[in-house]
Amino acid sequence: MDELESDKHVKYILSIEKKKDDVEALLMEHLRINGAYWGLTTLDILHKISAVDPEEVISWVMKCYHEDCGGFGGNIGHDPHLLYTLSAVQILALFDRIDVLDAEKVSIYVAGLQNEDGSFSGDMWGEIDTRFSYCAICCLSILHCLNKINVEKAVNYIVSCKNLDGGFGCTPGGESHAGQIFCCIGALAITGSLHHVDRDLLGWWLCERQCKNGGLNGRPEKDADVCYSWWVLSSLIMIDRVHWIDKDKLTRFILNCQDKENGGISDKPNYAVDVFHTYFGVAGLSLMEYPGLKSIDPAYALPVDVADW
Ligand code: GRG
Repeated sequence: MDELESDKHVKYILSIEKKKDDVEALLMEHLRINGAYWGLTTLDILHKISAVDPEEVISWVMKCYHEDCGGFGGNIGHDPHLLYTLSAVQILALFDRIDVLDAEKVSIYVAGLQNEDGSFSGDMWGEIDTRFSYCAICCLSILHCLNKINVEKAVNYIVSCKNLDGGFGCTPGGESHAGQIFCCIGALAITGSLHHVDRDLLGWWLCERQCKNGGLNGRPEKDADVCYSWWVLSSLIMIDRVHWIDKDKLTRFILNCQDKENGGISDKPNYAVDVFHTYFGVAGLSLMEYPGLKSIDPAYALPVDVADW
């Protein structure tokens, strides 16, 4: 079997910061804080977070903060959104520097996005999605401020997005998709509400995601993609059914998506690498206890040793 090219992946991640004018950098401009979270968490899983200067990272993250409302943008001068606020809080948690935040203000921003039916909008423009329920609940839990929202309503809304196949969609009636399942199961796990889940039925749906090549897809009839190693595996771990998939075959698939020369992991074998798939590949291997990697928490998507939740 191939081996994990840890040193090359570290080099690849550190090199991204320097390349500010290529196409990838341009496409990532509006979600730079998400990219920072993916890259930094990967470095931490690989025991190399010390390769970056924490003060530099924290000072940049805080430049994305909107003091007027308490939310974070995806980059300096960009509008605030729950997706970016969670990444900001996760990065600060990674460096054990939540103290630089006005947690009260950030949690008021997050709580202000909860709707009457318990769902969450991503920002002031109102789009609703179970991704935003997860972002809000994970963020507030890290800040120890879950009491700012109506947790019961939030849970009931997520449960209303459950389908007959055991999976979850982005809104009630929405098609089951592994990414949304991670969000719903993660939010239910954090709030101690996994009793709403039919573990065998959902476990069966998630295990069906393993394709002939060993990789996982996000829904029926789709191709395997390294990112689902995270979305599917983390969900299976949270419902205690991870032993239902073939871990060796999945490990082989992920390792086969590495750029063995220049580092980085792609979505499929021989495709172009990016920081998103590098994170989900390494995080997926960590969930499968690949030797030498830090363990990552399946609900919070942070290395288990970084915070005190
Ligand atoms: C902290 C890990 C973490 C996440 C934050 C943003 C978020 C919360 C979760 C996103 C969950 C999600 C919906 C993931 C799916 C992403 C993805 C690859 C979507 C692609 O969808 P399609 O339809 O792909 O293009 P398929 O594979 O179905 O063809």
